[in-house]
Amino acid sequence: MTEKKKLMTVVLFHDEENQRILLGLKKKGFGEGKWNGFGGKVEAGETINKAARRELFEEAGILAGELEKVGLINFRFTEEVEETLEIHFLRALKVYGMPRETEEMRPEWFNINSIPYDKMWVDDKYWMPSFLEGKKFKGDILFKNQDTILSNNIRIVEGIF
Ligand code: 6U4
Repeated sequence: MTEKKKLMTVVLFHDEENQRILLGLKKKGFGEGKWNGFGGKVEAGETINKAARRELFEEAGILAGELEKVGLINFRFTEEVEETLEIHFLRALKVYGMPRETEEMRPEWFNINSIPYDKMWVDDKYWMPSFLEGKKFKGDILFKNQDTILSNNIRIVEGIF
């Protein structure tokens, strides 16, 4: 059986000056009710960066400056979803505009000491502290369901690819 892969993006903006990060509450669909970076599926013919910029604008109404690749995680689910999600995490070095609520997401700033890990995807606590220290991460995660991880090998890396 050939494994199906779906490319996805997550854009993270860590405002270091104010020690805060911009997250969005997913209002519907996959991951509904969770706080998350902004992103979604990479569409046919799109680059990762282009998809990331498009989703950030669609979901939070802001434009990204330079994007840096900071993480790459393959998500697999034993139930629910059959294909692997290859999620590319990108750090926005700068954003332009004021975040605004959209149909999909409600953006909010969180102090980096009060990140709502209990209302986020369970893997986020494994890599977000490193991300906030400016590090890069990579790995594979197997989920039993959206709330339970069966195994993961997320690790800090120097480069992503
Ligand atoms: P539609 O509804 O077809 O427009 P689209 O906006 O393309 O969908 P969506 O909203 O389903 O995609 O994307 C889900 C988002 O959730 C992606 O940005 C990836 C992100 N995501 C999925 N699993 C995650 C996880 N375990 N940890 C994480 N982000 C995850 O931090």
